[in-house]
Formats: sequence, structure tokens, C-alpha cells
Amino acid sequence: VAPQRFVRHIASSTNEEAAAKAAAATADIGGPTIFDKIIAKEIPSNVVYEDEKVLAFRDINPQAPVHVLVIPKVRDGLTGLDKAEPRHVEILGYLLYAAKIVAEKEGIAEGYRVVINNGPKGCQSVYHLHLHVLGGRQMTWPAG
Ligand code: TR5
Repeated sequence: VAPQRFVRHIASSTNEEAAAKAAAATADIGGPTIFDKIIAKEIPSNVVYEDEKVLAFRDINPQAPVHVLVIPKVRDGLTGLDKAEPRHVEILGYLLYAAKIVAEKEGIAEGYRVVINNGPKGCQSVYHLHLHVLGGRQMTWPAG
């Protein structure tokens, strides 16, 4: 197999895996998620930043040298971005600000990406709103 084709094959199977994982994930029914246990410290996580409003911890399946998830400690119906209501505007802004703090703490302020996957077609697999902060390598565009 030519190296170029091989690389394409790996990339596409990774995307298919992500899509399959999202499709197989618990539907957006508003129930508890694994992130509730992480917030409650019932499941250990590698915390990068924490304050009264948000928790930032390393993704268990990193897609870049730095891959941190930033989540609101209180979900308040925000299973995904599509559930955003006017009452969420403050926490939505704060999550972005926290992403910037995380990037600085991780030493990637020079360049990084902030991602929100929304819904099955957006490859969302955990229905508790979260920002992915990715960096530590040259990011490419367009994202898959
Ligand atoms: O696919 P979306 O955008 O919903 O992102 C969910 C992210 O949560 C994925 O990147 C997963 O790798 C990540 N994830 C899933 C679990 C987990 C985690 N990150 C840290 N620790 C985790 N634990 C303990 N358990 C998970 N199931």
C-alpha cells in the first residue's frame, strides 16, 4: 500500500470510529454522564484547572499532545450547545475564558484549537457540554 493511501486509510477509519462512538453513545436524554462522576471526584481525572464554575481535565484519549476538556460543574440542562438558553450565556462565556487560562497554563498560548462537538453528526459522545482544548502540535484545517 502506498504510504499516502495508508495514511488516508488510517485517518478515515479514525473518523469512522469517532462517528460510530458518537452514534453508540448514550442519547441526549439529560441523564447523568461520566463527567458527573469526574466532577464529584468519584472517578479520578488529571485536573489542569479548577474553580467554582468549571473543571478542566486531560482527555483520556488525547488527539494532540495537549488535549484538555473544560466543563461546567453545574450542567443546568446544557447537555450540548444546542440546548443553550439565554440563562446559559454567562457560563458559555466563562468556559471560553477558562479555555484561554488552560492554554496559558499548558504553554500553548501561541496556537491552539477549541472545539465543541454537538450531537451525533458532530461526533458528540458525552452529553454534558464540554470544550476540547487541543494543541502542542501544528493543527490542520479543515477539521474532519
Ligand atoms: O466526543 P465528545 O466531543 O463528546 O468528547 C468526549 C470526550 O470525553 C472524548 O474526547 C473522550 O475521550 C473523553 N472522555 C471519555 C471518558 C473520559 C474522557 N476524558 C477523561 N476521562 C474519562 N473517563 C474517566 N471516562 C470516559 N468514558
